[in-house]
Amino acid sequence: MTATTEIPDRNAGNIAVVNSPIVPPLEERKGLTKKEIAADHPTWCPGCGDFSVLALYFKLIEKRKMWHEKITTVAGIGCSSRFPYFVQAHGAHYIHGRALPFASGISLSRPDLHVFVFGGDGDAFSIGGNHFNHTARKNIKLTYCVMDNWVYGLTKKQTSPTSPLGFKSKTDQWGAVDYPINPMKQAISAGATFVARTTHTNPNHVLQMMEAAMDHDGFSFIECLSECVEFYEGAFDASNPRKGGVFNEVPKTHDVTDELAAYKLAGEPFPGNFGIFYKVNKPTKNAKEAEINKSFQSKVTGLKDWQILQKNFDRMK
Ligand SMILES: Cc1ncc(C[n+]2csc(CCOP(=O)(O)OP(=O)(O)O)c2C)c(N)n1
Ligand code: SF4
Ligand SMILES: [Mg+2]
Repeated sequence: MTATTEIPDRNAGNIAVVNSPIVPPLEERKGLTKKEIAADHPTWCPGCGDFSVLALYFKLIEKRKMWHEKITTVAGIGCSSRFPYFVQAHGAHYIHGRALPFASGISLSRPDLHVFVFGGDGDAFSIGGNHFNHTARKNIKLTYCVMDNWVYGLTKKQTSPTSPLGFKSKTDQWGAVDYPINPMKQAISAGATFVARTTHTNPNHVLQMMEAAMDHDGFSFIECLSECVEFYEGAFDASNPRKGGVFNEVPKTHDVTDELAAYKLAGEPFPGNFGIFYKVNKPTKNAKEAEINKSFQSKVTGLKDWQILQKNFDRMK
């Protein structure tokens, strides 16, 4: 079944007519099944925590009835960043540390999409550390899930910004000497408006955090502990009740709008707490830019986008 759609042809200055498949009204469409969303077989090591995060992302898409054309999955480089390969939908496995600027462009230009970014601790806080801070402060509407395994997995065991002191790796043979960053503290202080923490060993909790993050109108950040069984086995045992650890949820009395309280919670020693630490509503960059565009467009009614652009170029001569 096809329909004719009018597509503006900038060069010819007229309208080109093309055929495109008719998309049935949303309420008639069934939600995607896991089979329809799963692409390649993941190439992660057996037992890697990343499998669980991917499975829960599929669950989220199924549960919330999101369609291929309404989601995009972006990542940088790393084991965890292979994520978009395994999702049968639009997305990109982008440059190391640069997933957020790429995803920001998508979010700002396509407000109808759910933009999800996945990646590792190296990608997020080392090479991509700068972008992390700036995307947070701009409050760009997207969900960033960092699969933190406290190590560089893909490149076979180097110290990462979240590796604890004393961690022996190929770059710190006598044990890490640099103080690790605290992703939760960094996200809060950078200006993220949704900051949550979860772990791959608690699937219901991961799904809960993903849903809440997706529903947040702004930059939502999730630190998801995801064990690298190859290069940092047992890193998170203290947070896993099946391994003798404890999984403590954020206390019910915690006020998620209290920045200082959130910061304090983030300072608890490992395994700390899991849940939403911080959540406030602030205008997004998306909303602010949309407002500017609307006001500008009211001054140039009747002109096509390319004509407005041409006028601007003419003005700059
Ligand atoms: C510009 C650039 N520098 C370095 C690398 C090498 N490199 C690839 S992945 C990676 C780190 C991966 O660690 P992390 O982001 O924690 O992901 P993980 O593999 O642990 O999931 C590095 C240093 C690269 N691909 N590109
Ligand atoms: S090296 Fe570690 S992070 Fe990478 S796939 Fe294997 S277990 Fe997962
Ligand atoms: Mg890592």
